[in-house]
Amino acid sequence: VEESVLVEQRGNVAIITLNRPDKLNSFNEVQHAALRAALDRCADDEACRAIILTGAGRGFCAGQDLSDRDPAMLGEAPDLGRTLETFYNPLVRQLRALPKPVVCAVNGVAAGAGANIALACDIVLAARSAKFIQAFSKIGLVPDSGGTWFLTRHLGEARAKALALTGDALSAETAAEWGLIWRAVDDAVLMEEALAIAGRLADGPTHAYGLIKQAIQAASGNTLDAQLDLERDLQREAGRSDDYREGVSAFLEKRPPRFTGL
Ligand code: T3D
Repeated sequence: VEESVLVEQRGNVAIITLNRPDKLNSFNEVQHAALRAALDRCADDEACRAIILTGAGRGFCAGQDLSDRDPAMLGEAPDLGRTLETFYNPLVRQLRALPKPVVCAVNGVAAGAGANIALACDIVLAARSAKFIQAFSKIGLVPDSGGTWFLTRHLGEARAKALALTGDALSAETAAEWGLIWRAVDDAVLMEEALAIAGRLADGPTHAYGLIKQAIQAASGNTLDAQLDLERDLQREAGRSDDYREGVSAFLEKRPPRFTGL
């Protein structure tokens, strides 16, 4: 049986690939479990210091596998609140809480929960041909997996509402212009660019990166006062790391630092 998630280790970078290309890598329960397990392994593995999440084939991810939701097969309506609680919400929380940077390489269409799982990653790069589609309203659903939160925070209510209500596709270039993602790049160089960023991060002070991620994620929900306190606490922790000592020594000795993530 083909694995629904592939993991390849390249140096200190783990490349996690959603691998159900015939269904545009849409999620069934097996793929959910495989992705969660792969992320858990990377979180625990000291040799993994940055992650790339991407999709096999021409799409990134088309959200929920709708063949598992066929009303003719199911009879009564499934409890979608329960599937969010069991599968999608823990995945989004896991990506945000992971103390290692996650680069998403959106290789093609990202629709429904697939779009929002991409937005839950730390740095989102997209192939110029990729599109982001809040497909939910087309089937009578509400954006989930953090979509209403990410869209509203990054774009404001006007654009968030229009995207969510219409379900219209947003091109990678517009997504980058609007500040929804980091960059749109030529399709041919997507993985090269993702590997360059992830490789650079993996050689960096990865413990500090985990703290930076925590600080930035907390910022928009905090007052300035609360955020200053958080920065104080995180800086105290960063200041005790080997990487801080190494960073300062390397600067003073005019040599490149050798960070270990400790
Ligand atoms: O249910 C719960 O637990 C609640 C949680 C919900 C989370 C959600 O994500 S709900 C939203 C679900 N996703 C969608 O509604 C998107 C459905 N897909 C599409 O609208 C289109 O496929 C795309 C716009 C993404 C891409 O269009 P296109 O024309 O490039 O490709 P295509 O021909 O539609 O798809 C290619 C194949 O993938 C096709 O199979 P076939 O005909 O070649 O055998 C298509 O059926 C399959 N596919 C695409 N998306 C899904 C899918 N199969 C199952 N589920 C999918 N979501």
